[in-house]
Parts: sequence; C-alpha cells; structure tokens
Amino acid sequence: MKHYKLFIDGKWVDALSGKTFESLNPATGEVNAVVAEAGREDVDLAVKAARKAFESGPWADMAPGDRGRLLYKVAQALWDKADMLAEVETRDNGLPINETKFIAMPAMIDVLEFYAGLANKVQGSTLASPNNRFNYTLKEPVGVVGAIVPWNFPLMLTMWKLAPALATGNTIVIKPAEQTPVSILEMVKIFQKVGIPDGVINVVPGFGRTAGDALSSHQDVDKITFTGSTNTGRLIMQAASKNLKPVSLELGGKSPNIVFDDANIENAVNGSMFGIFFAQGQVCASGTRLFVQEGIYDKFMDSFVKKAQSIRVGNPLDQTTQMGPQVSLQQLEKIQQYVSLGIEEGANLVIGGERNKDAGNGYFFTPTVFEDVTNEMTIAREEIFGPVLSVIRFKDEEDALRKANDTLYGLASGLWTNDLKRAHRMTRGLKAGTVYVNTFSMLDSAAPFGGRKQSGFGRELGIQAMDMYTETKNVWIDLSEEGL
Ligand code: TXE
Repeated sequence: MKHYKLFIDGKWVDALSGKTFESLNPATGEVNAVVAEAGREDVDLAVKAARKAFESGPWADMAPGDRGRLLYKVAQALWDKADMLAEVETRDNGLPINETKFIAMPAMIDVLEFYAGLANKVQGSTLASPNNRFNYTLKEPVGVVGAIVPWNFPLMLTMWKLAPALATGNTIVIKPAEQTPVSILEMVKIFQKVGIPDGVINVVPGFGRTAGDALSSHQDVDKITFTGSTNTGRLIMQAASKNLKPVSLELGGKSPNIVFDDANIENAVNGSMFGIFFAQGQVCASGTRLFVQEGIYDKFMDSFVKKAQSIRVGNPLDQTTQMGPQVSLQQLEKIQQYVSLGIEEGANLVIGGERNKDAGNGYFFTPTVFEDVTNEMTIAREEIFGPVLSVIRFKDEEDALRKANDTLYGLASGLWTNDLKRAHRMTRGLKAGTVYVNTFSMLDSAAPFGGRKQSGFGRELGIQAMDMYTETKNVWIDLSEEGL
C-alpha cells in the first residue's frame, strides 16, 4: 500500500489535520493508495508558498528561454518514466493501459514540449504613437494559478493547465480529483527531481467542498482554471466571484455526431465508436448524441451495433482490453439511473444497459446503445459520462443542424459526409468549440479546445492558452522635454 503526502513549497507534508483518504482502484474496488487530505489551512499554506515563489523565488528571475529549457528537461524525464506513469494512471482511474500508454501519456508530454517552446515567444506590442511618446504593452504572468482538475485524464488535463501556466512564469496550486490524486503526485516528483524551484508547483489532494472551495475562494489566488462538471463550474465561479478572480471553465458536453447518407460508412462507424466508447465514455467531448440520416440508418446501425457488442471490457492493465471500469461506484450508479430513465421515457435499449460482472469486481459497465431516442429525452439532454449512446434519426441537413444545436452545451460536434459544401455549411452552423469532419475526438497541443454555452469558456491548448495565463500591461512613456 502506497502512502502519499501533500506537496507544498517543495516538501512532502502531512495535512495539518492529520487526515487521510483512500484512493480506490476502480478495476477491483480495492484501496490503491492512502493520501493526505488537504483542508482549508493546507490550501492556504500552498497558496502562500506559491505566492512566495512567484514574488521572490528564482522562478521569477529566470530568463524565459531558461524556463523553457528546464521544462524541456522535465518533458524528457517524463518520456523516460512514461510507462510507469501510464500504469499508475490506469490503476488510479481505470483507463485501459493501451489508452494511457499510447494516447494519454504521449499527448500529455507533447503539451509540455509545446509550451516549453513557447516560453520565450511571449510578445507584447509597440503601439502607434507620436514621436514624443512611447506606448507599448507588456505580457506578464498572472501570478498564482489555482487549478482544479477532474479524474478522467488526470495527467493530461493537469498538464493542459500546468504547462502554459509555468511557461508564462506563473506558480500554481493543483487540486487533483479525490478519485485520482496518485498519478499527479508521481508526476510532480519528476518536476521536482529535474529542478523546478520550491513553491512553483504545489499539490493539495482533497475534496471539492473543502480543498476545492478553499482554493477557488482564496483571496491570494490570481486565476482559477477548472475542468469538471457544469454544476461544479457554477459553484467555482460563485466562489471566485467573492474576490473577483478570473476563471476559465472547461465543463460538460452533449456533443452531436452527425452521419449523412453520403458518408463513408465504415469510417463513420469506426469514428463514432471511438467518439462514444473511448475512455469508457468519460470524455467531455464524447459524441453522445449520434444523429443518423434515414437513407443509411439500417445499414449503419447494423454495423455499429455488431462492433459495439464485440468491445472487450475487462482488466485495464491487460493490453487487449478495450474498455476498463468506470472511475467510481458513484459514476456507475449515475449511469444506471440514466439507463433506467431512458427506458422509462420510451427509448429502445438495443444493447448493454447493465453492470458487467463478468469483467470483474470493479465498476465495469457494458457498452450501451439506445435507439428511437428523441432530442427531448433526458438521455439526449444531460451528460451521462459513461458508455451510453443515444441514437436519433434525422431527415435532412436543416433537421440535423437544428437538433444538433438544440442543447445547453457547446463543446464539440462531428459530422460525416463526402459533400464538401455541406461539410463547410454545417461547420459554420454548429455552435460548438470544435467541429470534427470525418473524424472524432482528435486532440493536438496546437489546437485550441474549449466550449460555448454551458460547456464553459476560455480555450486551453494552442497559442491561445498563453493569453489565459498572462496579463496585458499598457505602458506610456513621455519622451518630450516639456512634459504634459
Ligand atoms: O465532477 P466535479 P464529479 C462531469 C461528468 C460527471 C460529473 C460528476 O458528467 O459525471 O461531472 O463528476 C472538484 N469547489 N465531469 O462529481 O464535481 C472535485 O474535487 C471546488 C465532466 O467528479 O466537477 C474535482 O477535483 N472544487 C468532466 C473536480 O472539481 C470542487 C470531467 C471535478 O469534480 C467542488 C469530470 C467545489 N464546490 C466530470 N466540488 C469534463 N469536463 O471532462 C467538486 N470540486
């Protein structure tokens, strides 16, 4: 049994209250690790350490190029430990090892490399002004960043915040999800070993209502960045409003995935499968509402259902496993409730819909497909965050676009067609942060990611994220002898 402490000011410390909590392995339901539980007072110490490191530590004085070089060194060390981190993360949250090893870890390290390269490319601008005046902008780090992260991709989603925050010279306090603190703590050890100065990164594992709230309402945090549920996003925004702190929120989704009659059916089936079942459906951008046009409906669904039935659910550490367990019993139960609601509201449960006991004692669920869903049903409106697909028929482009946009969310969307004009028309019409055409759930460090409507605001990744971690300062200099 592994024990982990809080990481504050470069030291591994117990919580001041002495409290700990258990982190479970979702594949077995057994305790994976015992972790120190940060309370308000620990969060306060972490924020103080981050403030000290920001205002007076070596971090603030470091040349941006040196900072970038140091982050590159961390990236190299992460590559060396990538297999270990993948395994730790799989035990922490149940993502199949093939997905942590070959998707999440490489993507996570790529993000660090991307921002390491941008560290010395932060630019202000010189403004047009008369000869007797000099007017320009400086881009400065915001200061102490508070990052609250979820459990579905703990390392990758932490890195989306950590890398641009560090590259732009900020310090950070990270609050991992209570379900998955371990991989983040292991990763931070690597940052420390490579030589990131004390206090630059602090990690306070704990619960949302205590540690999370303490961080988001803290007077001395300069910016809050959050990924998680829409409801918690609301609470965080309220808490941050006490001290008028800026927030960026990457929240839930109910993304439409639209297959037109003229699509390449095999590609659309495979892409839509990935779009819904990747990571057990625990992806904010998942294509949870699958719209299929009438002309190919039967052919498409025949192939889709056969493939969905053949997904291998089981031990996530097994290389051949395609779907692991849901992250927690709570999530499993939430999924079961939505399945019952779907049936009650008249949707047709075609496959799945139940806990998969054959796969093991953990929180395994069977890939689930509902047909005859209408866009008004609860399973088409609310985020389930599990391997549950709602399939909706549509007539034509106008019908598809109207239904696709008829949602409170606006994170991602997808469409499958070989008609170039239609692809562009739909792309413009879809109200979402990302549109995938003839593909789904793609990610790239250079591609900005984020939502509209109740999926949140702000863009992570890409050059755009540098703006979230910098302030613009305008500077006026009078060059005249006589003055005003
Ligand atoms: O999320 P929460 P939960 C969605 C998904 C899932 C649902 C519930 O639909 O079924 O959320 O999951 C911290 N102040 N997503 O309850 O609560 C919490 O400790 C400050 C979508 O696990 O959003 C954790 O660190 N912080 C999503 C983080 O918020 C608080 C990923 C996320 O937890 C807090 C995960 C509070 N009052 C879930 N309450 C995505 N967008 O990818 C909780 N937290």
